[in-house]
Order: sequence, then C-alpha cells, then structure tokens
Amino acid sequence: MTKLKFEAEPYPLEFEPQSTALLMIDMQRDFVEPGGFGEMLGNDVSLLRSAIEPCKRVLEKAREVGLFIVHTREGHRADLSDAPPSKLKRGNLEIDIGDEGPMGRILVRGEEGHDFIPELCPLPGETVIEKPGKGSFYRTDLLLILRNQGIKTLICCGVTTEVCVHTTVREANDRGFECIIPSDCVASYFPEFQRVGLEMIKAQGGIFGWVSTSDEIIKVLEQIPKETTS
Ligand code: TIU
Repeated sequence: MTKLKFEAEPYPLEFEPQSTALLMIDMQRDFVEPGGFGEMLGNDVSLLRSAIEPCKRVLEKAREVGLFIVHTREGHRADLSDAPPSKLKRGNLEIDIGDEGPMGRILVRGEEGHDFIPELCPLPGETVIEKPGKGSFYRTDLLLILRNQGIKTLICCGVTTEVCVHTTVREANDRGFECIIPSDCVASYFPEFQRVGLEMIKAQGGIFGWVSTSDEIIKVLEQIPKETTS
C-alpha cells in the first residue's frame, strides 16, 4: 500500500490513495450564483465564487490520479415532503424553499438552481449524493458507499464552510473518517466564519480534522504512482 503525506495543520496527515475520496459539497447554482437560495437568505454570493477555481484544480487532479469522487447536492422533492416544516418556515423569507425564483423552484431537485455549477459538474460514473439536510450523511447512502469503497480519508471541498462543510466534516469525523480541508476550496458568505470555521476544525490537535491548501493537495496527489488507484 502506498502511503503519502499531506502537509497540513495541526500536523501532517498520512493517507493511502486507494482509501481516499474527494468530497465536493453542494457546489450548486442555488448557493453560488445570483438568484438562488443563498442570495435569498440575504447573502452576497460573490464571496463563494473564489472557491470555484481551486476546487476545479483539485477535482481535475483527483480525476487524473483516479481518486474516488463524490459530489453532494442539498435539495428536496418537488412536493417538499422531505423538508422539515422547521426548515421551510425558517427565516420568515418572502420567497421560501419550493417557491419560483429566477433559477426555478428554490432548492428543489431537478430545477436549474439546484443543479451543479457548470464549472464543477460531475462526470458520468462519479457518485452523486442527494441530501435533504446540511450534513452529507444524514438520510443518504454516503456512509454505505464510502465503506463499500474502503474509504478512510476524505478531502472535503465546497460550500459553505460553516454550514454544510462543517456539518459533513463533523459527521464524518464521528464515523471514523479522517478529513482534510483545503482552505481555499471552501468558502463562506461571511469572511469571519470562514476564518473561524477553519480554526475550529484544526484546533485541539485537529478535533474535527486537518486544514491544508489546494496547492499542497495537488502537489501530493501528483506523487501517486500510476495504476495505484485504477
Ligand atoms: N446558508 C448556508 O450557508 N448554507 C446552506 O444553506 N447550505 C450549504 O452550506 N450547502
């Protein structure tokens, strides 16, 4: 088994390429583009767009070296029966989840806004997880799929740092996965939450995981010997 090491905070993380997956969390138009759920919540979506390029570079490298790749999407059935009433009424918004927005019905599966941004669309064969909540493990088959693949290490990218990324990293950590987060591949609508969100992951000896950068992840993935992961 090839063992490699990511330089990271609070200390380097050893991993085996064969048991490492890339998890791309909620890079959907509803969060990243104007007219979606994120903007409806009163946020400036432009801050999130800084993560697109680094995510793209990590995704392309992960594909090249044959890592297992998973994309998640937050959203609901058209009849909203899988959305808790508490989520539907949260925020006293003028336009709610399920209402018509500029990119179709907000956060509803199959609508334009719910789809992945074009820059980070899954390729055929990559795993897509439809999730109703903030966490990627809640009411999905992600755990089953990762266990069946023998995955132990997760490179977690996506949005937003303190909401779906944090919830997912916490869920993964409790299930025994080692998570590494490239800081420039996650983003928040709030610069302060981005900073503190990353601090919280790596504090106390890496209480939830490790923090690194896209450059480091790519540099180390390039060291994977050919045919290791294929
Ligand atoms: N509002 C916010 O920051 N995020 C979400 O609602 N979902 C995700 O983070 N994907």
